[in-house]
Amino acid sequence: REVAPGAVHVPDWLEPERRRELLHACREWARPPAGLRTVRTPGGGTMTARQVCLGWHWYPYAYARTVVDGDGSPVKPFPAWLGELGRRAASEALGVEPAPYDIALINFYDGDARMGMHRDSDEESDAPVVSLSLGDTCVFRFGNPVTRTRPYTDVELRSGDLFVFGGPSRLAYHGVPRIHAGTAPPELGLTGRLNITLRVSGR
Ligand code: MD5
Ligand code: FE
Repeated sequence: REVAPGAVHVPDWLEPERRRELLHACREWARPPAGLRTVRTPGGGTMTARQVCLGWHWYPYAYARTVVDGDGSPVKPFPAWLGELGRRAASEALGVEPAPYDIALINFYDGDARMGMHRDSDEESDAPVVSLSLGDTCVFRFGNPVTRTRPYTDVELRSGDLFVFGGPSRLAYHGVPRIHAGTAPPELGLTGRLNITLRVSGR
């Protein structure tokens, strides 16, 4: 389960009831204003996963309190219950008690969506990132802190899995090269993949 120092994968971590609650909440958060949007990068690229943010709004490559690259609305609040879930995840996976989580980035992937290799370095805190997956299985590529290329480890993330990235893994390159379309558990009622990351802004 420890893929690298500080990087811990806990398959099937979320209770079934929590999966349904989280999916329902994500669908509410996806609605406008400040709902799901397509992210455009400064280089003219378009991200294929669509995103909604809570607490702080991420846009490439900074944080704001309003949807500066969308409808201009204030970002939706980060709920206390989600912070509690993050605290429990960090504690169970790594045995640490980070500062309170105050950012959620929620990415919706359809079967063709991908995420290129990148590092998450726009936060001012080195607190671990908590990642929760729902729906379709994906290939998650966990790299190294130095280069976008090998060495890396491919891990399948399934519905209900937890992954926590702390310590030396916090700034590792990573990406999602592939979604296995149609692999979501039918009882969840989700087509595609959802990933929720919880972060500490440090602000
Ligand atoms: C995903 N999302 O599956 C991933 C899970 C993102 C993103 O990459 O930026 O929204 S989060 C994976 C992550 C976060 C912080 C550090 C590391 C991985 N890591 O060191 O590999 O949609
Ligand atoms: Fe990332």
